[in-house]
Amino acid sequence: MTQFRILMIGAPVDSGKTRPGCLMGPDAFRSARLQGALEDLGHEVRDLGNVVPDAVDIAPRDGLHALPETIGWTQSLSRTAKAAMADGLPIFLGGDHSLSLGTVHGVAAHAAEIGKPLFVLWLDAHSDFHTPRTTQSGNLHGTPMAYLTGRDGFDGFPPVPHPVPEANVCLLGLRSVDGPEQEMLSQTAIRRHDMREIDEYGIATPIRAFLADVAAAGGMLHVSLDVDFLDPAVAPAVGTTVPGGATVREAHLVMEMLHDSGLMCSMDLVELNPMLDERGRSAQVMVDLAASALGRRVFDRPTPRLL
Ligand code: 4U7
Ligand code: MN
Ligand code: MN
Ligand code: MN
Repeated sequence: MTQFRILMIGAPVDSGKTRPGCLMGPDAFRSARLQGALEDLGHEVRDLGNVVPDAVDIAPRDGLHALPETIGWTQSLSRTAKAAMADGLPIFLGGDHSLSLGTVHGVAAHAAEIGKPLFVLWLDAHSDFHTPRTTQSGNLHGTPMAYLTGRDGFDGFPPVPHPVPEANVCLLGLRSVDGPEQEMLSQTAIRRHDMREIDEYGIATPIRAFLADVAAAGGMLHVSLDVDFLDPAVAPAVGTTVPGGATVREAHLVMEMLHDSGLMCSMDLVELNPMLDERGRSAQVMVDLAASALGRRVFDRPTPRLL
């Protein structure tokens, strides 16, 4: 099995929404023994500690929660992510999903530098495709996909010189997409798979097709895993619970197929709010999923062909 040099990078971002708690996420992942689980697979793992936001001189804006702080995080996380990409496979420990405004921005800068196309797999109940102009809640954790694909309306944020091409984005697990998001998404080539499609065709179908396209393009793949991709019954530690999410096995199958593809270059684990967890079980599910994405399996052989 390919061994990686994995960099654990804490991103205790809590500014992307009003309900506090995600700032404890990185330490919950550490306490659930993420490092040990990955070392058990033979990887070299370094915990680089937590990032801090840049201090920025930007005015707050009405209707947007903690805009200056979120811009400060975007700046510092983009820099950190770009540097980490040259050094190993970063896993960003969130923190709410607004941290991806920065991490994917930095990963995209690295991909552009080495001349490889970047693909993004967004595992989430939500499409996170609002702009600061369309958000009703004012919560910026609902905006990263719009920013990263180069939508307007992100005044004050770092410019996006390397937007992720729409056709390279796959949203998987959708079951809560607001009206303005639906409208904007319908004008893009972004691949979007809701839970109904997963029910009808199985989760392997869309992920297999996407991974084949990443491989054919010689691309690299960033994976952003929102806790609410999972059903709240198995991962209760989220502020934005939406019933009808992925099962534990569906999520593991995605991770196992990601590992087999050998395409994943970086990962976000986001939206874990330990204040809302039950005896650490959501943190544990997320750690186990990360381990599957990095090679944990039952048998040391490919799945046999049964049909
Ligand atoms: B998450 C929401 F209205 N769309 O904009 C919003 F439903 O990172 C939710 O995926 C956003 O958890 C959820 O506030 C952001 C809402
Ligand atoms: Mn999200
Ligand atoms: Mn979500
Ligand atoms: Mn959420």
